[in-house]
Amino acid sequence: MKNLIFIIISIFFFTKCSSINSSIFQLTINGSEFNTNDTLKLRIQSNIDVNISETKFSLNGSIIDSTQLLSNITLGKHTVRAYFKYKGKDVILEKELTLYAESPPELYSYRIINTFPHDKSSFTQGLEFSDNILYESTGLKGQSKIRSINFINGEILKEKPLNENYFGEGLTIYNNQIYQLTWQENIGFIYDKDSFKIKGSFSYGKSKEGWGLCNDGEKFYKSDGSHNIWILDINSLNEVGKIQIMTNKQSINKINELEWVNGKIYANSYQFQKDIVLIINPISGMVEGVVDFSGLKIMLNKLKV
Ligand SMILES: [Ca+2]
Repeated sequence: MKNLIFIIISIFFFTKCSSINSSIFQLTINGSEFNTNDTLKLRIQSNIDVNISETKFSLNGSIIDSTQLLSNITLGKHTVRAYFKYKGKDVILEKELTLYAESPPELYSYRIINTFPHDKSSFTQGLEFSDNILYESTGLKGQSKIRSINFINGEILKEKPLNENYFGEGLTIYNNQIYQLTWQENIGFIYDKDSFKIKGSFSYGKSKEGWGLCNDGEKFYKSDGSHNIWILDINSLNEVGKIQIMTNKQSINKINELEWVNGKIYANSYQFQKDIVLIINPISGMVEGVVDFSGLKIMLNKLKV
């Protein structure tokens, strides 16, 4: 009985303490949505005259000043926390903010400089060019496979099916190995690039699904159908970080297959139901450009390519 009373008193005390803190103190921010050229201003406000000490602020766990320029912060949703002492006790307050890009993406169209045949029955989910050969991962359960193709004439050089339980997704090549994601099966496969022999597999961490994959020779980048691109250690394939894909107005979801091109990530997205490719800054997550391929599909159908 004594224990029960103690627990009840503890709960009451704890609840009371929390409510005192939240009613006495407030973390105030000069907005909830920012651009990278804005300055964040943080303050702890109180409705009575109280003494607090050892005040600190953090953004995603890193200590920041109460007045902080946002130009070097990655884009997306972030948590801001205030830590201080009140009557000898530690108090933590937190709020969320969203950081958008400073400027809208550049808009690009396209010019066709050459055409090559491609198997229409291929449900292409992943691809990469290496040593003048196209490596392709295709989807759909029971039809998924990896292929190497002479893209000049469309000749299939080598092909290996996946077990019918797997839906093939993004593909990248590193260190003479092919890395292939599966969609919802929480597994990726590693193949020898020349023989297609399976050399290993890896499972996903916090990322939800397998969508797109590329690498810059130092890290892998993996999309999962959300607005996140996950950064994977090149050796262990563990998820070690992420970027959030943002324009100056919104987050971009359904980021699909990824390619590494001249220091940027190129990705198609299903969000807008349009044939577009995004050009993404791999550090900040900013959508720097959008290539609109509208009309390409109609033109190809007319040509019966
Ligand atoms: Ca790729």
